[in-house]
Amino acid sequence: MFIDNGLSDIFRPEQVLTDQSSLEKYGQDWSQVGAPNPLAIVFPESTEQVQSLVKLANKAPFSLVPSGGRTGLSGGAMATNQEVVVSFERMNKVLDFNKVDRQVHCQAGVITQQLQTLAADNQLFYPVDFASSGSSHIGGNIATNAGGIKVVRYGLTRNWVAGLTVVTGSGEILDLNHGLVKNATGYDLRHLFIGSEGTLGFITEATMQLTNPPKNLSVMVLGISDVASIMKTFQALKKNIEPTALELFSSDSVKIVCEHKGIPRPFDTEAPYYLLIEFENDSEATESLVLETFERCSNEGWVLDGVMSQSEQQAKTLWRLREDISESISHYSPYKNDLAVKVSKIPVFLERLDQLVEEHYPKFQVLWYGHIGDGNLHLNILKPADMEHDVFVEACNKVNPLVFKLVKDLDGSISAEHGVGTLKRDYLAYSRSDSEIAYMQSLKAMFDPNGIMNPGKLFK
Ligand code: 2HG
Ligand code: ZN
Repeated sequence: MFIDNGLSDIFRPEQVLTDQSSLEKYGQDWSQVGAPNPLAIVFPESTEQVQSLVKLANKAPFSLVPSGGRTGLSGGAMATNQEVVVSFERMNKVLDFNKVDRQVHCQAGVITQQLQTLAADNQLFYPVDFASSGSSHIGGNIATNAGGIKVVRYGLTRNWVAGLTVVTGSGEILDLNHGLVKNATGYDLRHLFIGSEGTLGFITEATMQLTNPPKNLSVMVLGISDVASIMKTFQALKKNIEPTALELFSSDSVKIVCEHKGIPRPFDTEAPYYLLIEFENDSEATESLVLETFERCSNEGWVLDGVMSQSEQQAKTLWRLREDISESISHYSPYKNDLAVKVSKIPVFLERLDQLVEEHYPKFQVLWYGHIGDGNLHLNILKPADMEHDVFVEACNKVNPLVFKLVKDLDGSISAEHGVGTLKRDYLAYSRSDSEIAYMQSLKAMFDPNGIMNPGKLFK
């Protein structure tokens, strides 16, 4: 009752939802780890309203879970324990576009695609892109330092955040970096909030940097003969081309996407693996170089077949082979891995992971796909139709230590771009040292002394 009263001091009635279907909808994200069980959903419209809410939550007390497009895959936006979910859906306004600075100042609930479109309408480009661009929020992208398909050329979301407004867990508003390119005045707290998964405070506004658009993009899909040839082809391509994307996927992934989405296979030849390369096809010389590289890789036996897009439409269809995988496999309730190593370590990583998968997942179908160009692999284990979900997850959990130990041995990451949330929380120590975790916990205690901001995410 006290909570209700408190909320109604801050929000109009239509800004608070407590009906069962809303609690279920806003209490979970795409990861679906755990059962949604929030207390209420609130829809603030300004940074000041978020601040009032955080102050109330500290007093009441109750916990807050931030909610953007809820497209996360690690449980970062799950509300399973009577938290108040803070949806940024109504904070979806572009506040300013500055042509000279090539920056957009927007609220956290602006959808990624909205920013991409605004950039394109002004002959500019927002380069962070992924399959969920149509529903993910900029605030969520920043809170998880989202990556996606263009990282090999343009880097992660972090690279494009010029300024941030946040409400800390103790209810203070911080305006960080003011959109400056240069600002050597001590600790850059902006970067602390990027990737913090709402555990230190909530991002309410951001200033995003735009850039020049790439020209004349072409997409090539190559069929690769075996694991060893993936890297050989990768290296030959990288030597000659500066790709805007360089993606890997296995034949099983292609099969499922083509069946599920009714799109044609890229070519008739069967291949165990596929590489997708997107590049700026800006001169005849570039195209010849690409074709020469293709020929050399074919002569070596690494590449079995290939196709190059001849139109924007064909490029889009080829992209779907990769971008539609995650959605196409969702009904198999896959166990998701989001692993990364340095590019130079990919050959040894793939080889050892291949052995490990063969040995420990004999009964499961395992899909390989990911952003090989930046060292990130999404290893998805599919649940057999006749197996109980809990039994399946338990079986995967048994293999996790082996997979993560391999990642640790190679100084890699157990979560490259999906965040830690609750799904990877218990494995954090495979990627971070005890001292690092202790420092992170101290930072959490400093910004969020009562532990009300997205509790249970990142750490217990
Ligand atoms: C992708 O790259 C997304 O398609 C989702 O990050 C990855 O489904 C996944 O595991
Ligand atoms: Zn990905």
